[in-house]
Amino acid sequence: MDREAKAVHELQIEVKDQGNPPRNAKAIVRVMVTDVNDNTPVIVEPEETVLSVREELPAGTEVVRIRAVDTDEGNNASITYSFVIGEFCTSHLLFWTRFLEIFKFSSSAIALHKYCTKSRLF
Ligand SMILES: [Ca+2]
Ligand SMILES: [Ca+2]
Repeated sequence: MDREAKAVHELQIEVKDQGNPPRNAKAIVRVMVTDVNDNTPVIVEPEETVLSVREELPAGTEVVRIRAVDTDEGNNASITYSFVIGEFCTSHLLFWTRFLEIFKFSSSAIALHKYCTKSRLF
């Protein structure tokens, strides 16, 4: 069973005795499928892996908002966002330092902390 495909199944059951005449009873049993964490979150926004930022944008301008979905239920679908320092940044600390001076990170968005110019970043 796959809860994400169908969470509730209804089964009709019938019992019958061996008497003469036979007597019977019917009931409908509802089966609720509980969730397991079998789906990973998927990032749906942004669709692009490379973002362009126009220089001289004012501070506070949101550059990108990340949105992810998870088709599980409850805590299994709860998503937290974090930004990870990649290998490029750890080997280019000056770039990363400048990046942190210019961009401000919140839970699921990156905004400009200062106005951005190409010369500030590179
Ligand atoms: Ca999940
Ligand atoms: Ca699931």
